Amino acid sequence: MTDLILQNCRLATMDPDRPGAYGAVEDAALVIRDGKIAWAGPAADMVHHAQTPPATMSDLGGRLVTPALVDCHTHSVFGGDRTGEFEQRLNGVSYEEIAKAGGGIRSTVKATRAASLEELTQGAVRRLKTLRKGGVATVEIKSGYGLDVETEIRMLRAATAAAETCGMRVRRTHLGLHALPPEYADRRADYVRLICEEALPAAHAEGLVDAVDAFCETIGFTPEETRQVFEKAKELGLPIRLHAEQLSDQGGARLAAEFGALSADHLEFLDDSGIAAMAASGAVAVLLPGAFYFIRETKRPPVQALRDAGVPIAIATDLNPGSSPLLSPTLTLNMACTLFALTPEEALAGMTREAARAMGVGAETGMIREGYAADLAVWDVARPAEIAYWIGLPGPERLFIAGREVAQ
Ligand code: DI6
Ligand code: FE
Repeated sequence: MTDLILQNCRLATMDPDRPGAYGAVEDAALVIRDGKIAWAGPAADMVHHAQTPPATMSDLGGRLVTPALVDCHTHSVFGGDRTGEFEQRLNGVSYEEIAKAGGGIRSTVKATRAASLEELTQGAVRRLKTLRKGGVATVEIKSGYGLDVETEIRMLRAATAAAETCGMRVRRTHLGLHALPPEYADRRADYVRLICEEALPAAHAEGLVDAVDAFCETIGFTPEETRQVFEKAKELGLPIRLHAEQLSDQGGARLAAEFGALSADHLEFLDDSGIAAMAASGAVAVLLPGAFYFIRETKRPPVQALRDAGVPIAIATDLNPGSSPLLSPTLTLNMACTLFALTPEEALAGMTREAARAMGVGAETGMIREGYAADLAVWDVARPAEIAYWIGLPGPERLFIAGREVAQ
């Protein structure tokens, strides 16, 4: 393949090894070879060896280039929607009350079980295309609305097929312990056993699982139940993520840290011991401002304490039909700043470099650096902070995934 040279641009590399805010480079150029970044830096220093056929040149007219965005926490595969519950909540019923009355996640489970592989895939393709339009090249997708062996597998197949259709990088996460399905109402231990002994190993045997997650919460699963699925993940050699401390403090983040988890996610109710455990283990804190906003949570995640402890912070859409029907990555960046007081630079790092780290792909994508994937977004903005500043910025003008431009 011929090299592609992007010229006359500015870079926000997000590479912490480069000095200054955003790892910025003015008057820059970039060489893309075989889907990867072969070189990036000041145009005056460009090293490029002549090739046959000669490299293709593209003049970006001074535009800003960032790493393509990484959405490290989504539930993009599901059947139906939850507009009815949205109305209920606006009439004063809480998210937890709806869940306890058998709605919430379980109503999506019903619709997901009734949906075919094609239907699930098509729905996910629509949503992934929207994320992609917003600048996302890499997405994490969880199961967790099947809650039986077959439907969890069908969801992960749909995730694989949808990402492939959209030409996006994907990591698939098994979330069997998301909610207790109605047929196991009085048999919690049997359900946990079903996930650990059948559902997760079966999905893993098909090569559909890149990580394991659980919902450690009063309306989800206890730390003891969560520990069981973590033990199984460890046995299978799979990395761990965790929905922790979203609605209450269950000590989930400590448990995740104990297992060397890639991340603990949500974290509104995280306490000091959880922060210390995450700092010691290197787990990423994935903050989800869309869920905070949509269920009108009032307790904010302890951002300053996470910073002080040196815990890396990522942000994500948490795209799902119940608590965060958020299709806009740029709005997510704005919410992270407005609701959680991240700086625009922290927010952008949170949806590039740190998100990639939370997904276990931090050595491949999420930065503009030699050897990294040429996953790049080209923005018509004067300053990088604008990407988080505008409320309703549709996305970048151009997007490259593995060096290929995606027709938006
Ligand atoms: N926490 C969430 O915010 C999503 N899952 C979870 O464990 C919500 C899922 C839903 O309400 O459908
Ligand atoms: Fe989630």
